[in-house]
Amino acid sequence: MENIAEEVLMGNRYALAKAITAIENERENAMEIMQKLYPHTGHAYVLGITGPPGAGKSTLTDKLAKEYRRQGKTVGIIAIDPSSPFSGGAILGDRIRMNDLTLDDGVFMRSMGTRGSLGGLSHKTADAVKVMDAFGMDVIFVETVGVGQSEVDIVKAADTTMVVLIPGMGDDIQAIKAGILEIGDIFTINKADHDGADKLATELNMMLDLDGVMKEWRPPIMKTIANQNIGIAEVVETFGKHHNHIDGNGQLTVRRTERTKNEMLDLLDSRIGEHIRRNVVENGKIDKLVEEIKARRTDPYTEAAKIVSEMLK
Ligand SMILES: Nc1nc2c(ncn2[C@@H]2O[C@H](COP(=O)(O)OP(=O)(O)OP(=O)(O)O)[C@@H](O)[C@H]2O)c(=O)[nH]1
Ligand SMILES: [Mg+2]
Repeated sequence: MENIAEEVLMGNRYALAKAITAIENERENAMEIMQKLYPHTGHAYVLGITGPPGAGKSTLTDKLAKEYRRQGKTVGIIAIDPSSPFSGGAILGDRIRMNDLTLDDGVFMRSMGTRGSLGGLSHKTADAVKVMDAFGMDVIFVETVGVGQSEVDIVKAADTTMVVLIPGMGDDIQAIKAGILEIGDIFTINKADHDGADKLATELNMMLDLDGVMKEWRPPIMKTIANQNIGIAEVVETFGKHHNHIDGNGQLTVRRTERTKNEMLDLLDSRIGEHIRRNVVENGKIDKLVEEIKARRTDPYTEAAKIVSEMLK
């Protein structure tokens, strides 16, 4: 395919897949694709879906996507594949559940692997979102298992984030406090057909009351039974309410500005880092330096500062 970016803009799904693969595998043409697509981004609304393994995130996303399709919206789905370290066997399940959607031209589903390193994944996810955005998807879901900081970073690509919890997590609710409470614009207690949904809602309400006294937006707590399609339309409605809220008070612009700024800074970091690394590692300078540092004839702080200031000359 000659011009992947142009094909993406013309609505070629095969090109869309190729573009995301280029990003995922850090192919050389990835940057050029992104440069060409960037002017066409900024139209999609991005929804983050996160929560513990097996909470029903994929099932929910599938049902929510269908609800948006009923409303005539096109939908992109990026599922961050929680391969090995977190939970196994989810990929096949996701594919099977998402299968019926792939017959629909208005939906494009893609999973992206962690391949051991979660670090670069947040950038790759953000770029994949942009590709789907440029392709013309109205709504883009990013599904990720919310267990650590890296996953929280991934969700930062979203305009509105929903945290999916399930009953019977017991003391786990304490663990949730850490990062997840802050990133949830909306909470849903999925598997509400299981015992303990009300108890969890009460606990969560208490935590949110403590957390959000002065907040403009009090994250609503929804209840869903995703596999029975219960509560789905209500969640879509709540997404719309949050969208309107942050659109109305300028928060959406603030979030997007912040995101653009961070992306720019991250890109600079990695470009400069790459440049220095290439210089210092490839000419063997690093090995000599390490010997000097080990012998305590100098220290890493001084040497790092020296290398940077030399490079900036
Ligand atoms: N009883 C019940 N089961 C559900 C509900 N929602 C999803 N499930 C089931 O829970 C299992 C896990 O659902 P997934 O959608 O794969 O969960 P996930 O959060 O995407 O899982 P990972 O991506 O592996 O973290 C599947 O067998 C679903 O059919 C629900 O509301 N009630
Ligand atoms: Mg899943």
